[in-house]
Amino acid sequence: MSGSEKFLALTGGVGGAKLALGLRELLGPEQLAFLVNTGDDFEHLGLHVSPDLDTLMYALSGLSNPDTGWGRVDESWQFIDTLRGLGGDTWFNLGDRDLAVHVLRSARLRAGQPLSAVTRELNTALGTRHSIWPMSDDPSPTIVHTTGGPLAFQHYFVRERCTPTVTGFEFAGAAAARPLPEVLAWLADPALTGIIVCPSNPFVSIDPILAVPGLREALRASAAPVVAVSPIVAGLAIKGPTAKMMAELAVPSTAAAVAAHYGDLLDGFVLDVQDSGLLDGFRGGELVAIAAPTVMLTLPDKVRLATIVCEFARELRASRRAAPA
Ligand code: FO1
Repeated sequence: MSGSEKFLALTGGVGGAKLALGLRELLGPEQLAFLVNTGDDFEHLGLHVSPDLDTLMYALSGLSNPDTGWGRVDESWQFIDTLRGLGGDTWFNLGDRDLAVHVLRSARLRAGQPLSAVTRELNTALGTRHSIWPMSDDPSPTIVHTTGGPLAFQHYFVRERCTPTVTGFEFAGAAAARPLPEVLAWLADPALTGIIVCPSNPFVSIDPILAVPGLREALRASAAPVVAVSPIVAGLAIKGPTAKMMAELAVPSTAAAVAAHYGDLLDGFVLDVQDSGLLDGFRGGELVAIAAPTVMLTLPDKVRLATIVCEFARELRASRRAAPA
């Protein structure tokens, strides 16, 4: 891997963190940074919880809970059990060890520190060396519109277990959210080789990032190609409610529909080998698509997919350089 290469990976929660782990095995902290959805963030029991930032932090620091993908390994639940006994709100499971992160983050934010600085402090303390950047230091919470009315994201996702029928999404506050200067600088670097959209939920993990004014434009204007990995395999979501949302929004739950959703953001698209039949639909178009094994069960699966995605980005980058201006 060339030392002058640089990649940026856009990611949400558990699905994205799998590819992030594979990328981290290949690329050092000077070569790889992460841009993370904070639309899932919310205030709960007086604490600021940043689920996607924490899922990635725990994954990269080797501390993630292997059973859930979110939260910490070797967790205990005395706090939430005690809270239950007191009649408190316990639909969102905060583990005892995890709680320390939310308490520290909340205190720092209350003292006026930006989320990006607190994120850096937490990641450094846990030994994560790669930059993990929130999409903005400004709040932009995702609202899920359902046939039963609007729901704050975690109320839809955890409290209601994604049961309500989705009619649309809103990124409240996005218009006033600003991207981090370090993200814009990373994107403007002529050495940027590839921008990777991890196999996260397009609607509630990646779209909130793209809704931050200036980010989509900066991604498009970058010297690097944007390559997305499909979170839909054989019509099903590997993790979470993506396929259910697509069905409710009357979009076919296919990898091709994911590519269409991202539209002109993408230069390259990776769909699963099980969906190779869809490749014909991309031939002759602007978007270059390839098939690869995208189901990641083990670390070698993650590294294999990361290797394929990086190589694909390099090829697209090289052909872009070769093309007449
Ligand atoms: N997801 C759940 O399905 N149930 C939970 O009780 C839950 C608690 C939780 C606590 C801390 C944290 O960082 C994440 C947590 N998640 C939980 C995951 C989470 O809210 C979602 O996976 C994401 O927001 C979607 O990416």
